[in-house]
Amino acid sequence: MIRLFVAFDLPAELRVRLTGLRGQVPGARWIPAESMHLTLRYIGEVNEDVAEDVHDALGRVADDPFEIQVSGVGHFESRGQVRALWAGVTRNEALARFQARIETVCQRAGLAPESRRFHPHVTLARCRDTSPARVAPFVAEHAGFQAPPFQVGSFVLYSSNLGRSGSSYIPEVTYPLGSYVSADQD
Ligand code: 3AM
Repeated sequence: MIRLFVAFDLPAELRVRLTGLRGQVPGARWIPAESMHLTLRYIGEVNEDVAEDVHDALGRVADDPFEIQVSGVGHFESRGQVRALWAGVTRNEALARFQARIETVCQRAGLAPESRRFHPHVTLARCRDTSPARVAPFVAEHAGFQAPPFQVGSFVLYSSNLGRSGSSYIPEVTYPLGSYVSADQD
């Protein structure tokens, strides 16, 4: 079995810039710059056959490159506790369409539909025992954050390995955008 997800890699300058948002937030574990990414689809643990089908399907996604701008910050919470701090993405139709296409091909490859709404973000920190009130100053301080837009020219199938000091992500396959011509596009 292998745990997989699909994401955009981020330019090194952007990742460095995002590390500049780190601050004093109790209970926050900041993500190393090299692990930062923008998840498009969490696939989860699958066997080799399913992984191969997903890979084939992703290889047929032939959209054109487009721009993304990281802006703003926020948090995810569940059961009243903050789970993650993130940087957001400026509203982006091309990204929404692209993510919907990834979702479609994943389902065609046999994966169960993702029930959660797509909320594009770059996770900055994971949190433990942190109330929303404790992250409010961080969120207020960086509400106006805006990074320069960048062009995404490829997307990546990552594997994820859970370790004691956090997850490590390995890029398994990189799929270029705008360079594949397929007869069975829809
Ligand atoms: O992009 P981020 O870091 O927010 O939270 C996990 C991470 O997202 C998410 O997949 C990305 C790579 O690990 N993830 C992990 N388990 C998940 C699950 N069961 C999940 N997303 C949805 N459902």
